[in-house]
Amino acid sequence: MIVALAGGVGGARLAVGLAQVLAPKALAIVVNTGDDFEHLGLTICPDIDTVVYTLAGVHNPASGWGRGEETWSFMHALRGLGGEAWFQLGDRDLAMHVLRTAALRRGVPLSELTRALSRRLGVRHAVIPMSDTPVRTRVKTAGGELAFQDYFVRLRCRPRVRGFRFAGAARARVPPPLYRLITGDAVKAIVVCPSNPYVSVAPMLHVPALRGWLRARRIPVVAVSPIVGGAAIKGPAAKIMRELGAERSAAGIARHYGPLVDGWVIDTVDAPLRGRIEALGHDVVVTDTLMPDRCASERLAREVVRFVYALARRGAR
Ligand code: FO1
Repeated sequence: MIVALAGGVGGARLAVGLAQVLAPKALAIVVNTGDDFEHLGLTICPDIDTVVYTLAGVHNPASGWGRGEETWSFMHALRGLGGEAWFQLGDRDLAMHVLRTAALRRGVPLSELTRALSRRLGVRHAVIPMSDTPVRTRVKTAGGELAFQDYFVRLRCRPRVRGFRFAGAARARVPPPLYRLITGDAVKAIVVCPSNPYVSVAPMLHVPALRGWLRARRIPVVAVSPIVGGAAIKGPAAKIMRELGAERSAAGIARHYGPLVDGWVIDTVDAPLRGRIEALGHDVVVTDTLMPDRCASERLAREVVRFVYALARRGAR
């Protein structure tokens, strides 16, 4: 069994490829919840929904978030009433937020309702939130601290980033299905999907049970670089790295994760960096890591799985 750690859009793309290659009993997808927030009285979990919608094939392929074939009557009426309209909630997407909020208010754990709602959309692979208790990414900027969605959507990533903190991470409790995977021996490898290391993967690595699992692991961890040719494919990763003074390259990402990762999958444009990444003690596979469609996602997923099992056979740790 493989556990994939997935954040936003980039993570979802590889997750859908892995789900095409691996059967439901062979893959579990752990999702970042640091982007979650309360908005208009609704609890919104963007990364969970991006992964679930993409696996279900009902996502919006243009934006990567929200649903496809969406209508916007709710947003139109909301604007007309003077409501906060900076965060776009499509009419079909809204159903997910309303049902989740109602279930959470009844005390249903986030992991349980994620399983039920993803099943309703036909998703057969396990999509597990990193925590059943709230974790919120806070963005430290020159002008003060911002909630993640305020930074990412309302302010369009303009503020200069000085750092992040993950409120609630220290007391985060991994959901029972994830705890069973961490304490059992079914999991043979972990794949870190090409998500933003600072805002999509970092929250997961701040959850004590997850961090402890990766640190003490006897199984290989393979990561796909989210930085290709020095620029982030989606989202603010390259801008954040510039502002934090991190090297904006696949080698910089490998240094950022350090010993938490055994093997790196980097894009062909970054082949010249292979030696530097191997010098850090990592195994490296160089391939086309762009995933413009499901076929590309599946092809990359096959290469990642092959790499993972090669490291597992060799006993990477
Ligand atoms: N991102 C935007 O840039 N603008 C939006 O209006 C927006 C709405 C939205 C609604 C539901 C949802 O699940 C995601 C949404 N996102 C939007 C994306 C979201 O901010 C990001 O996907 C994650 O937080 C980072 O990956």
